[in-house]
Amino acid sequence: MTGTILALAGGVGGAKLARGLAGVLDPGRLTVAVNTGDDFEHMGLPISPDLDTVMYTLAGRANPDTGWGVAGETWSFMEAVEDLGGDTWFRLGDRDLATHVLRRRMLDRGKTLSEATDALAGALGIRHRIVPMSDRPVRTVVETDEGTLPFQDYFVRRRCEPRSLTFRFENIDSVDPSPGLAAALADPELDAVVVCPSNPYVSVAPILGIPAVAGFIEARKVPVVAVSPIVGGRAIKGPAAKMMAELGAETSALGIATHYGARIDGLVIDEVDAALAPDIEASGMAAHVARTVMRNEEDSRDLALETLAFAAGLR
Ligand code: FO1
Repeated sequence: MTGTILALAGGVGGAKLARGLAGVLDPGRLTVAVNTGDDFEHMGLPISPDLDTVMYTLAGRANPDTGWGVAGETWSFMEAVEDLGGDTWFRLGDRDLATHVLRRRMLDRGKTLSEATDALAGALGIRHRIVPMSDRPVRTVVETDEGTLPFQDYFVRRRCEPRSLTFRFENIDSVDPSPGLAAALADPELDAVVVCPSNPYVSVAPILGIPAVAGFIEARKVPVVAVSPIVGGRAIKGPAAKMMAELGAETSALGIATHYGARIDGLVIDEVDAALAPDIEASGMAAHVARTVMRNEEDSRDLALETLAFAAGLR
C-alpha cells in the first residue's frame, strides 16, 4: 500500500500503536484521529486526556509508569493546591499543566481544538497529524448503579468501582468530524483504517458513533482492521475487561470481534489467543495472529507493520 492510513485511537494502548504506525509511515501518510469523549473542564482548564496521551507518546515523552501525563513529571502545583485546600483527585503535573494552560489560552482566543492540537503537537516536534475526532464537545457519561457519572469522575475519582451499566456520548448524534478526520475519510488515497487497541466501549465507540464516521464505515471501500485490546481474557491496561464483564460481553478477543461485528473486516489477535481465530473467522471477519503486547517502540513498529500487511491483504 502506498496510500494513506487513518488510525483511530484512545488511551494508552491506542497511543502505543499510533506511535508504531508513525514509526513506519511518512508524516503525509498517517492521520491519528483521537477520542475526545473523556475530555472535561477541571479547575477551569480544558483537559483532553486521550489527545495528550497520543501526543506525549508520539513525542516520546509519555510517562511510562502511568500511561498518561509526562515522563519526569514534578508535582509542585498539586502540592500547592493541596496546601490551599483545592481538589487533588485529578492529578495535574507541572509539565502537563503547561499543556492545559496553553490549550485554554488558544481556545479562549477562538482557536479550534484541532488548531490547538496542531500547535501543541508541532511544538513537541511531532510531524504526523494528530486530530481530535471532533472540534465540538462530546462527553462520555457513565450510567452506574450509583447514578450518572461524568467519565473522569467514574474513571479517576471513583476508580471505576461503581458497576458501569451503560455509556452515553452526549451530543454524539449532532457532531461533525474534525476537519482532519473528515479529510482523512474523504482522501481518495486512503488505503485502510486501523482501529488501535483502545477500549472499544469508551475510547473507540465515540469515534465510530460520529454519524459521518458511522456512514463511512457502513459504505466503506477500504478495509477496516482492529487490534484486540483484550489478550488472554484480560485488558493490558485499564478497565476494558471489567466493563465487558459488567456489560455481559465475553471478555476475550472473540468478544471484541462480536462487539465490532460488521464494522470491521479483520481483527489482529495475540498469539495466546490463536485458538480463537477459527471462531472469529466463522463470524465472518478475517483474523490475524501476531504479538500484540507492545513493550517498547520496536514492538509497536512490528505490530504496525503486521497490521498494515494484514489490511493490505484484505483490500
Ligand atoms: N488518570 C488517573 O487515574 N488519575 C489521575 O490523576 C489522572 C490525571 C490525568 C491528568 C491528565 C491526563 O491527560 C490524564 C490523566 N489521567 C489520570 C488519565 C485519564 O483519566 C485517562 O487517560 C483517560 O481519560 C482514559 O483513557
